Amino acid sequence: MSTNDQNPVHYDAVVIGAGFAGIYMLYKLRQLGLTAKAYETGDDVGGTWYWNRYPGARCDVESLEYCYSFDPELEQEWEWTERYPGQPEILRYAQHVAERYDLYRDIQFNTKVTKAAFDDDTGRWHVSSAPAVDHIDHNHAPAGPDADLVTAEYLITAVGCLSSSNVPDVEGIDTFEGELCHTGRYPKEGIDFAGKRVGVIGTGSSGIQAIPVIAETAEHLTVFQRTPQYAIPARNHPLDPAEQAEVKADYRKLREQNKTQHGALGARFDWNEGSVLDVEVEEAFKEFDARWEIGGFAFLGAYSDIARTPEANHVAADFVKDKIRETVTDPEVAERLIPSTYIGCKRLVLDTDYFITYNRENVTLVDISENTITEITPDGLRTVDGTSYDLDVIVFATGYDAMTGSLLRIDIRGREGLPLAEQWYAGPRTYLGLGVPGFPNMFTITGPGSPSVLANMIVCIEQHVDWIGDCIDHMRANGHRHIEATEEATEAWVDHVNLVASYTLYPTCNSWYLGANIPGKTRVFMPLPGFPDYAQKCDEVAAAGYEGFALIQS
Ligand code: N01
Repeated sequence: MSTNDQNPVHYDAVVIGAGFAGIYMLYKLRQLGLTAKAYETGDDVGGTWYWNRYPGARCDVESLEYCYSFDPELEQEWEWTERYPGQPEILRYAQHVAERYDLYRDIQFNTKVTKAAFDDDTGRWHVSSAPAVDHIDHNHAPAGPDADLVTAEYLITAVGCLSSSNVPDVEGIDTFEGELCHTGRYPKEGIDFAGKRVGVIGTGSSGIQAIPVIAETAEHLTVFQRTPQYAIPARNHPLDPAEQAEVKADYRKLREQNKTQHGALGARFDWNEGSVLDVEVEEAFKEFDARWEIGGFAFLGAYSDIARTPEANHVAADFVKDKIRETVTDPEVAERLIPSTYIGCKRLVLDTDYFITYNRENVTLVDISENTITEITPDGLRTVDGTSYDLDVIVFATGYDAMTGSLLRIDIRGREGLPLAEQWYAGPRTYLGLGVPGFPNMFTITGPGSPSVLANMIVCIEQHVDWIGDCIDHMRANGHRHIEATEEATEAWVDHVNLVASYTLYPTCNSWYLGANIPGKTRVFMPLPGFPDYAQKCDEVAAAGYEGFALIQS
């Protein structure tokens, strides 16, 4: 439907984003009998799994846990093919969900929401959008003459935590004559690496997944590493139909278990409550070895204090360092790959054949921690020491302006025109990661201050969408027009998030959890560790009449 400034279309709710959060929110709003419209920059649903088409892209949460639980029929009918789902399969799943519940008709694709402003007079949100442009970073698409305007009672952001690509501002980037891409905005048509000299910049989850696959076909692959990372084998494999049937026979049990686990995942492996410091190192290494063979985050469940106590962390880290040294044949290269941070302090990576890839003749590792990239040239790139690297393709696996980037790239304004960027000038401030003071009727799905990226995203999404749905239902049943997080509750919540994070080792390294990967970004720990406690708190807030929120009668 076409709209314009003079005659905007009115909806009950506007949802920004049609990834897993956006499509489930749309479904929920329909169930409540509300009119809703979702806007999506891509040309299909899937969000992160629409954009991340890089070679090797795969989820690090097991398929049987990384899927919606809201409809038992859906979970029974969908058959996963591998232990960890690959990007194409997750995208097909998102498309299946959107088709199954007839959601496509309420999503406007190829459209970037540019501005959302709360109108103090009407009490409604005015939302402007424009055609999305620019493959590599269309988040900067300005509101042009084609801007569309609609209004809504509720503004619900479902923009994803890791969706604003971070492409470093390197001199000469526009002069490169080869092919250049970012893993999070990977071209739909793919890239043929055969016979090409390829450079991958970045060794986080995306780089570590892409590097072994690119190395298989590239003539030569040069990996530019700023910080070495710990990686644990994923041990992906085809999913045994009998195993899948067994889970499906009592899916509720797995779902309920997930809801009580620390990261809302890992229902199928043991979380040991003991301390690694209570056992001999040999015994600990035996346990780590067993979990190394199982693969995945089971490794972190070996002992309960790995993420909290430096001494405990060292034991686990030493085990992985030994594995790197055993795997990489050139000792000098192995040392360059050994991290000096606490394990798990940056997001732990699950890999397939990552370290062994450095034994290939056609792979070179370049340490750019000090010898930084100074310039991208028409033929490749140059580092501080003056070395030039001739490249046909440059892949930026340089991550995201996480958690706040996609929200702040939209001009969001609350009461009296208050820009969100101003409200968050010293870092994101939310209550429960769901509401922001000064921004009535705005809900931020998996917003900063909620567990989100520190837990199974699908579980977190469902928990938020269900909570928001119940809240809107409550408001309508009780004649409340607006809901808004109070300053006091927000202040206390931000303190709570910082306190909980301070009990862990997370704040000790320069991770995207802290915004440390983005030059100039305020260093604040953004997600909240601790899923089950958080979900319980949200339930308590609702049961207490949405304590910490101001509810305003119509
Ligand atoms: O991004 P990252 P990612 N010059 O930020 C380096 C999820 N995810 O896309 O560590 C040179 O982790 C940067 O170096 P440093 C998952 O939650 C999940 O890989 O900042 N290098 C780092 O090595 C993950 O954590 C899955 O010093 C620069 C890399 O680029 C999150 O997404 C798969 C640089 C970025 O690593 C993000 O992962 C993929 C610069 N200017 C992603 N800037 C799965 O489910 C940054 N780097 C498996």
